Amino acid sequence: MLRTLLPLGAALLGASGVLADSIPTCSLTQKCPESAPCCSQYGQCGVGAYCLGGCDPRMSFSLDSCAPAPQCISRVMPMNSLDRIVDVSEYLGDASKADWVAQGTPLVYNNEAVLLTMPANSVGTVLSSTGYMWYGNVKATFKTSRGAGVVTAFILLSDVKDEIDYEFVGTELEIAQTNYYFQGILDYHNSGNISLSDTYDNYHTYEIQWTPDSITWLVDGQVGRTQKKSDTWNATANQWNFPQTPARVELSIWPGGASSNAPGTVEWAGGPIDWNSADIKTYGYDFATFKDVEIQCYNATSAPGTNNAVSYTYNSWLATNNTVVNGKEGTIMNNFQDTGLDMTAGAKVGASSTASASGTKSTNANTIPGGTSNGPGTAEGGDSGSSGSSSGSGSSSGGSSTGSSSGCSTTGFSQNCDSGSSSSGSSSKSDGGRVVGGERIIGASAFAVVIALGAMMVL
Ligand SMILES: *[C@@H]1O[C@H](CO)[C@@H](O)[C@H](O)[C@H]1NC(C)=O
Ligand SMILES: *[C@@H]1O[C@H](CO)[C@@H](O)[C@H](O)[C@H]1NC(C)=O
Ligand SMILES: *[C@@H]1O[C@H](CO)[C@@H](O)[C@H](O)[C@H]1NC(C)=O
Ligand SMILES: CC(=O)N[C@H]1CO[C@H](CO)[C@@H](O)[C@@H]1O
Repeated sequence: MLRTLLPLGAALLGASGVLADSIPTCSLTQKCPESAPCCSQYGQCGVGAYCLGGCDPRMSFSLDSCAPAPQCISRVMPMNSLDRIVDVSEYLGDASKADWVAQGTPLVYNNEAVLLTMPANSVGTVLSSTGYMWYGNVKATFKTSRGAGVVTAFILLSDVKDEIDYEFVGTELEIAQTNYYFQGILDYHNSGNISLSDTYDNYHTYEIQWTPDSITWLVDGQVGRTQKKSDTWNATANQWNFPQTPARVELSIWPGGASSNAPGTVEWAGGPIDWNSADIKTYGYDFATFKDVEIQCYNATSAPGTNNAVSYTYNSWLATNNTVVNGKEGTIMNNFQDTGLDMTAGAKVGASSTASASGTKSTNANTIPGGTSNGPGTAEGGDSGSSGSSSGSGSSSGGSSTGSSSGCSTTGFSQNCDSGSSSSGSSSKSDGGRVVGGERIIGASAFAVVIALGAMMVL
């Protein structure tokens, strides 16, 4: 029953008439074709940004189809402007030029924080770090969103779906839910809660300390939970079910309670989302308030966990830590037609001249995952009028949003997505970690939830 999740979204997206149902999907058992070799985080094949952050080498045409991932960069990132945030439709892999890639609508608040916003009927906003972490410490100071069906998340997510989470359900404002996943394999016993004072009213500092041997979750400097690698041995698979591959930091707000989600997801998220919530009425959107984020890279002198070259790639489908290569391959593509197979085909596109990127379009392959099927920049001029129309009002003093061209567009982006189960073969995914009508309902793998904005707009 849960397998209907993705096909449902796809059907409704098709009904919106924008997303061609010819976009090839990908999974472990169905790799992308050579013409669109990169399997995005959302389980669809394309070129360009499909080959950047989130591109899963195991599901792509070949191991080297995805662009090499920028290695860890230790950074203090005060979230008081949008200067270091670039929209997904404008990012070609140069991590030195931006700290975050955005899908959705981030706004500046009072020059002191960045709001991740979720206007009515949108799929929210996600910021993904441009640099990857191969172990290390990351901490973020923020206030969560609130209300039924509204989820705030601060996670580490690798391209092969290793995941370490903080998640906050808008009806449970005194609980930080923690979780971890190995290669997206759902396990119902990995979650844990940390109690704290109201997360909507109060800033807290949430930290993940990740080493090859353990994960420690700290809130306001106090250890809330520790998970040792030594307790994660999987005798069936003969490996450690422990996150071990380079991951991006992702900050997000998303509608877990959207009607297009499976019932178990909605229940976990505190019930159906209220698109007429107090914050939407007052400000025009639900929001989470991010103040500071800091990445401290792991200081290994030999693998695993190094960052003394340029990038990370994989040399095996196993995608375990001993198959990660911290090498010298470049991470920057020339334009949105490039892939990991040829990073410098065609003319160079300046980071700001994305309009011309669509002009250079030479294939029918998709270029911006989850954003638009027509290439960069097109959603903005498209029929996106009904989405995000209420953004930008309210208390935000925000300057120009960088995000309007992608996340909240007509085609919808599945911010969190099961990239495996939509097609034949993989049956391990279900409902983001929840079991409907039977077992326990615990946790949500951030990539195991499909959010189809197209669906929401139809319903
Ligand atoms: C964490 O809190 C949520 C919300 O109250 C609850 O549903 C879940 O069972 C808790 N998880 C654990 C592991 O205690
Ligand atoms: C152990 O590995 C097997 C094979 O990959 C997998 O099917 C199973 O879910 C894993 N067990 C746990 C508890 O994760
Ligand atoms: C790595 O070393 C730097 C410089 O000594 C330090 O600031 C940082 O905290 C270290 N990172 C970790 C994860 O310990
Ligand atoms: C966390 C983890 O799985 N660590 C492994 C990294 O790879 C080495 C082999 O190179 C293993 O011994 C570790 O267990």
